[in-house]
Amino acid sequence: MISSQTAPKPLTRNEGLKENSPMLAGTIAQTLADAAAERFSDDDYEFLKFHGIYQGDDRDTRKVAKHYQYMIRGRLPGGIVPPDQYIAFDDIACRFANKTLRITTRQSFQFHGVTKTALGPLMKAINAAMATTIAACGDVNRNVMAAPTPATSPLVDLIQQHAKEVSDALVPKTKAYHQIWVEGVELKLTEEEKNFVDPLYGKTYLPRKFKIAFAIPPLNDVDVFTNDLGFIAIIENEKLVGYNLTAGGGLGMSHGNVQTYPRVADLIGFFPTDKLIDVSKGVLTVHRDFGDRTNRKHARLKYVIEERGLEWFRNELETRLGFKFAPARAYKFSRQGDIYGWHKQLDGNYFLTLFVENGRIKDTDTYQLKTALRRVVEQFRPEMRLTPSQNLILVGVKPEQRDAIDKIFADHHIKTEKQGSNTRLASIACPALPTCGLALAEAERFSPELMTRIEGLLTELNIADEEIVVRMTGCPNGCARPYMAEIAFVGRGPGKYQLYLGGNVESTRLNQLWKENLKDADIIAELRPMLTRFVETRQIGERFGDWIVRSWFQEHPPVPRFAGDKI
Ligand code: SRM
Ligand code: SF4
Repeated sequence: MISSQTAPKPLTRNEGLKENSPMLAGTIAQTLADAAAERFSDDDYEFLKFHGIYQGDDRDTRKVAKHYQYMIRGRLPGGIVPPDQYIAFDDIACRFANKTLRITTRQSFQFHGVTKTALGPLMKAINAAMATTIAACGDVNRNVMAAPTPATSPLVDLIQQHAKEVSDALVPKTKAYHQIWVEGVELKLTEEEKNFVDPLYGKTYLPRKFKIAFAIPPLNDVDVFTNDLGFIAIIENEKLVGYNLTAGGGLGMSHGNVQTYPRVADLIGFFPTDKLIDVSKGVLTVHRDFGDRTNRKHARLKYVIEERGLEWFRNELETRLGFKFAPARAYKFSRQGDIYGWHKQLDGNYFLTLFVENGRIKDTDTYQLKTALRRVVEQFRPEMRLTPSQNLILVGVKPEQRDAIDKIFADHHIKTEKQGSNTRLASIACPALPTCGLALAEAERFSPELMTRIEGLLTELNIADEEIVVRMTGCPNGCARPYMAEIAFVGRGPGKYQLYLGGNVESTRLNQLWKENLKDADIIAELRPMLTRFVETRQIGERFGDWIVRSWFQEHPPVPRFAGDKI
């Protein structure tokens, strides 16, 4: 008899669902065709995620009645959007969604507020624009991030190409996506297809999501250490010689559950570029084979590495790959974030980085970014790149086009230079209410007003030009990567936030919990004494996050928090 201590823990419900419907089809096609069905079943909801679709409801109106609606996320490796695709997405947002486009923290677009009736046509239109949403969510590799800023290196395009190749190599092979959304036919699976086994993922896919990013030092704009798998480009004599591999990053946690914690990735070693796809598959399959399938809150690669140890992980990976990693090569990150305004590219053309507050492309009475972008893209056809800080870059603008583009933006009240205070430009926030089913507090809707209050405080202290990285999320899942920020607000309940302090501008250090359950109305009063002290005692050029760790936390120890906190 197996004692209760040694009995294996039961697998999660999701594991059973994947096992029973490995094509990831469920009964999606049937429910889609059934006009009387107001929503998909809970089981189908899990499959929908693999197709890039989330089912939720409008949380503003939930108390009156539950209005089901859908969020659709694209798969856009490296955040690259050709002009025709942007025009198609703009049309799609107007015809089938809530007339806004939302740039995500992983360089993709989300459409919000889509009704069940509009879902089919929207998915068809996305695919007609030569884009896809497959595997944008679900227990698979997600959108691969890659450094988007053109001027940083002549090798940006090559590294973007590598990101696309890795993304393509890790796409699940199910036919269901195409049949349901593109062909629009009801799935009739043969017996063999019912027992489909994906050649990479197997029958039950991954235990949980998996994320990859490519960084080009010195800019850590992709927040590489927060990814399950990271590639840091090593460029010597202007040639890409290979990548340093990082593994085991991730940010999601739950309040009050010390078994869950944010973790920065470990540096594993260096490898040459011809091994890129093998290494990607190697790390992904370690997650596939060793991730915890009994507890989804504990199912990320970061826990496998933290608990089994780095040496175990390296050995396991090297055994799978059949070669050993060389010691990591030297590299240095100097900052995260984007480089705003107009800049000359290496080819003589220009790129323009526009601040998009919290990633929301929309029109209001005082600001018409959506209309202006549409006009610029139609008239001048620049490539668009979405950034991990929820901004966008127009690439390949000819010198003689700049003035006309500036005029279009100015006519729509959009600045192309001096686009905001340095601290506002360094802020991001997740969508939270009303679309996110997991939000405990406001983020995107509150962050602009909070930034105005913080700007007021910085002006009062004579440091109006200071750049402080501020991030806000509506819950502890970490979608706007709050745990890397110099100041972060993480939703705890309506109008209440956990305040974290002490990330660094290179985005290599986790911040620490300073205050729990801080009311939104008390945020400025909480920040004032420490910012005042910062102004009085900082060293020359010292940033707020570094000062917090060097000085403030020495006198006022933070709340000890994470089991995996290595600081
Ligand atoms: Fe996220 C879940 C939005 C980047 C960690 N995330 C969600 C969902 C889908 C809520 C849900 O499961 O019902 C959110 C949809 C809200 C809405 O209304 O649109 C959501 N996550 C986002 C986006 C849109 C935030 C943004 O401000 O842009 C980002 C979409 C990225 C993309 O294009 O793929 C987004 N999410 C992230 C990141 C940051 C990153 O990847 O660089 C993280 C932290 C890194 C990580 O994964 O560890 C992140 N999201 C999570 C988690 C916690 C995962 C965990 O390991 O515990 C959840 C909850 C879950 O999966 O159960 C989650
Ligand atoms: Fe939703 Fe939480 Fe992610 Fe914000 S951090 S989008 S509230 S899951």
